[in-house]
Amino acid sequence: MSTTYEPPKVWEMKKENGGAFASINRPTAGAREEKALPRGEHPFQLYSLATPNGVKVTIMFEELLAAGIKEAEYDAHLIDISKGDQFGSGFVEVNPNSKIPALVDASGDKDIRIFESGAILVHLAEKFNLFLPKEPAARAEVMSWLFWQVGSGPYLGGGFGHFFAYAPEKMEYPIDRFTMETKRQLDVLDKQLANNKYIAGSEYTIADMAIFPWYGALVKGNLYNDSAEFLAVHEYKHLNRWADELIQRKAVLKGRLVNRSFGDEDQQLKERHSDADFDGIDLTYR
Ligand SMILES: N[C@@H](CCC(=O)N[C@@H](CS)C(=O)NCC(=O)O)C(=O)O
Repeated sequence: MSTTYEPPKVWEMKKENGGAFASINRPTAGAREEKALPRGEHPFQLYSLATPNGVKVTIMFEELLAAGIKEAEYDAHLIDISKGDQFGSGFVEVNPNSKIPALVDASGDKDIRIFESGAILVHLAEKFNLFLPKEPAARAEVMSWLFWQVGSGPYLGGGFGHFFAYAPEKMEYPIDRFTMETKRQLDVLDKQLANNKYIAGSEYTIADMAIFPWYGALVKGNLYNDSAEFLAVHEYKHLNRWADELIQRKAVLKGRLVNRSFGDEDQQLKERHSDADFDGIDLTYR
């Protein structure tokens, strides 16, 4: 593959572009096969995978349960995106965008579907009145950082992570462009955390839960191979301080392992249906 490219008048899909995950990508939406979703007995049915976007939600569930909210019990079903589970008809009914995480709130008379990790966090925070303050200024700060993450994350994941770790060859232009932006984002967070204990101020909120699985994992060296050294993440000392504090929280340690089907065997909780499922799982952050 050459790094110079003359686009044709009209783009057409080639069979394979060689990148990781290329085999599941198509330029069309919608179900590719009839496949019903499994259903457990709890009020919440989560369909997910322990990628950073999935982990935002499982941290939230574990935090709600740790706070004593029994009504937040959930079944977490594994969606293997490398096998195309996200294109099954049942999943597409819950998320027409075919991406994890997707949630069914079955706690009321009628099921409510929620997709987009940010929307799921807000739904749960509002429902249980936790991790999202009501006071207008404090709420606006949390929402601003939450939407900051949802808008900024794709430059880190789809931009930097893709070209640094997944593209079929290393290309200077995109790696340079997205590294610049990723480091700028890390600096935004570092400056915010220089003056605040948590992302949105003195309280731990859904903004922390959204940002930790991406930027916390990045500075802890848990995202995109050897990117920590490349990005000199040790330079962001306030961000490191915050990430180190968050990994002291049991709910964070638990949430990051739910729906995990990769990595060390003793840290994989593929499906979660009760707290007892964590028996035998090593929660150590590594
Ligand atoms: N903006 C979405 C992004 C979700 C997303 O990109 N999910 C990825 C995994 S991290 C996915 O399901 N990819 C499958 C695919 O693209 O087919 C959110 O925050 O929920």
